[in-house]
Amino acid sequence: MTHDTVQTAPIDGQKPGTSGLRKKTRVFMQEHYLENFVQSVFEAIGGGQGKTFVVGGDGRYFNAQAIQTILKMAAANGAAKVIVGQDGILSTPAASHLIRLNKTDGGFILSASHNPGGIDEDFGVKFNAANGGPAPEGLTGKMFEATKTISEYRIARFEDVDLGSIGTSERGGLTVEVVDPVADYAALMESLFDFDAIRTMFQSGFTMRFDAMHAVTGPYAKDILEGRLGAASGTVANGDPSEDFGGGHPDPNPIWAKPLMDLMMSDDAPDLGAASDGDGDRNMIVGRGIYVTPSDSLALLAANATLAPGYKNGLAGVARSMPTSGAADRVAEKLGIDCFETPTGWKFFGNLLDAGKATLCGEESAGTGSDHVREKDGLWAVLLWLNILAERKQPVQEIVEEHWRTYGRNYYTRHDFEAVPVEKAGALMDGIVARLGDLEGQSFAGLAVTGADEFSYTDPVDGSVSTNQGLRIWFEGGGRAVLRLSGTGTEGATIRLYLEQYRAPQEGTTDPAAEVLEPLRQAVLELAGFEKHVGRVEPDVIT
Ligand code: G16
Repeated sequence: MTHDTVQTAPIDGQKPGTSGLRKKTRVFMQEHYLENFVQSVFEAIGGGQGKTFVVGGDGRYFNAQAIQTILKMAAANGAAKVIVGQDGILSTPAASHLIRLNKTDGGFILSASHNPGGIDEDFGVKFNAANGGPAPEGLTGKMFEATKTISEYRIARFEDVDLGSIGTSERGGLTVEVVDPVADYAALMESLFDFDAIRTMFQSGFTMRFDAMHAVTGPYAKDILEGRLGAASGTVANGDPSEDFGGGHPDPNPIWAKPLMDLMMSDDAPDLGAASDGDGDRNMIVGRGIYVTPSDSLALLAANATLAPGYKNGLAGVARSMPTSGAADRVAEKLGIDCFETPTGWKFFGNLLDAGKATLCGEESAGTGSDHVREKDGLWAVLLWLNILAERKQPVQEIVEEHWRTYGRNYYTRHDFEAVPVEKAGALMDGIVARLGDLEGQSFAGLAVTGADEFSYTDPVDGSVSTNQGLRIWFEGGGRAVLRLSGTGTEGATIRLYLEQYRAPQEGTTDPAAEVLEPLRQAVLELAGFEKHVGRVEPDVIT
């Protein structure tokens, strides 16, 4: 077996973002591009010698080819074994579980998550560490440094491995084990939730639509929902993963999962609607006639988690990303547990989960998860909802409105301004940063600012500090606006504007969110100067 050492040179811009390295697929397909990054990962983790890894992805265009390259590079870097999902398929949470279950040294997850797939769309590579979670900032920093000095990479020359058949083979000193992508994950879900109670609920006529959006969750959802739980056949829609997600945008939110939203708001709505994204870590929950925001979903799951066997002993704590609404904080306060506020990016939850400080975590970007893996987990969130519904025997809408009547409601929305020229987005953000100290007391569109800062985070476990994690502005009357630049886009800059307004139970919790948030929106548009810097005040996507 020959192992080649290939001469290369650094390629600009290989800095991992919020969740690994994401670029246009054609960028990844350029000569040496993927190889440079993968070799840099091996350098950052101290080499591959004798190590075991998990490799898999969401099945998007270039997935299979990239896996073959990684296998060959793992062999040439001296790795002992790689565990791969059959046909190269592994959802992100299933990959995280396999890393933990098999005590491997980490894993490569190939996905650009909710971004569209195809030769002209997006691709991505993420390395997860031995705890099953996304590489923390210290490690991604080392990867980036390595990409700046790389001069060669190692790759074995052997025939492509057959990923279609389950089993173990040997290549260039590397053991390749192709595994069923669903089996271990499904067993984990069965250990956390009361499958009997959920099955009984389906038997008594409970109906559901799960939109897999032509992405990786299809096989998992069919096996678990229709197979093990007895949901009617056809419950899982768009359940076959495709290289370009059926030409769609596999992002489970009211915009991109519109057919599901329309169904749920119609007279034919089933009891529960749910969707998951490209790589299966995000989720959307919709009841008949009511969309549950991800921030509210986290709060509701935290308040009701003990109804599921896996969480019956209570929660150690909860954690949410900074832009996520404070709804979960109110639940934590009532439960007498800690609520941590972290920067955007699941990697920031890893230490809290490892240290047993948090049990549930969630983000406004449709991510919810727990300490069962070290990633957010779309299907897990749906199953926890199902378990709660099976126990409470009430419609989703009733449960949500009851929650608001108890805790009050954090009205919430996110506005995304996409593909903004990088300099313009930078100028808008810098313009606010320059005035941060003077904003307090000033009024914009009639609303007075009561405080403003730039969020930085000190990890309570290892003391590491992450700065420049978004701008927070508080207004009179309890409103909060957050502005930050996305770390997952592949074209220009995306400005995210998050608006939140708390109302106590007696102040009204069932008003239209857009109406409640309008004064706040006007104030922040004026304060930030959207018209001046970006030339528009209307976003591309509102969720
Ligand atoms: C990733 C991260 C999430 C983050 C999201 C949005 O999700 O894992 O933690 O909330 O990106 O990040 P940004 O606002 O920087 O675009 P995913 O599902 O894309 O891996």
